[in-house]
Amino acid sequence: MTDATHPLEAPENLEALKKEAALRAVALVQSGQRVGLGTGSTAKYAIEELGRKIAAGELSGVVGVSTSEASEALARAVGISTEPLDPRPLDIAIDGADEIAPNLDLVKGLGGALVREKVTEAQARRLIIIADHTKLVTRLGEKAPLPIEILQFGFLSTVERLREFLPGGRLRMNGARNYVTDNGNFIFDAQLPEGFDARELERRIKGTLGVVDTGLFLGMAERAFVAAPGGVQELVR
Ligand code: ABF
Repeated sequence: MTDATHPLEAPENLEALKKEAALRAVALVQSGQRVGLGTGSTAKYAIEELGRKIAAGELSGVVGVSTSEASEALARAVGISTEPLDPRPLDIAIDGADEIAPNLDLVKGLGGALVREKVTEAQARRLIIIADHTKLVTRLGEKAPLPIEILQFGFLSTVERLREFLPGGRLRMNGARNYVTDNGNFIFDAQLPEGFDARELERRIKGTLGVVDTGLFLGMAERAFVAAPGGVQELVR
């Protein structure tokens, strides 16, 4: 075989796996709950399933709180009532991830919604992660860069400060322009060094002038449903 892609990891199969994981998470949602709606191609299946259950009368009184403009638009399109985030806790939040470590620490934000996701999901009593098996890693940074949202103002200075201790990495582009988040900020995608202490690194990055937040979600996820061709694995922190 010359192609590096295994047939079971072909994109169309991954879509089926993402959906399987999403359905397992949505099965945890109960009527009357306030639900954090994640962002990305896996979270999309969860939002669609939630909408389907509401339309079918299997759930009632559910309110969604969206983590991005895209999720808000999808939620409305599938008939989920939404509210902006307020100080009340969310009963549950369901979202995807870019990397899942064995202790359920996560890298998130390749989809660009890391700050709204973190602000929203920090208020969730339960954060449920859904993914296909390609997102499992033995250490964070193995496959994905770490997205860091930074202010547009002075961004070149912020990047220079970050590069002092994170030398690899680049500003995220959208064609010829800088990628702009829903919050009007830029993203620096950093290469994580080997053997780093995630909590110490998070503290250092967040202490860097111009940084809004990082895609490290440490100690936040309660469980993850990870779908592989052999079935859905449930990981609990
Ligand atoms: C969001 O969507 C992000 O935190 C993460 O970057 C991304 C995962 O997307 P996908 O499910 O499309 O791989 O949850």
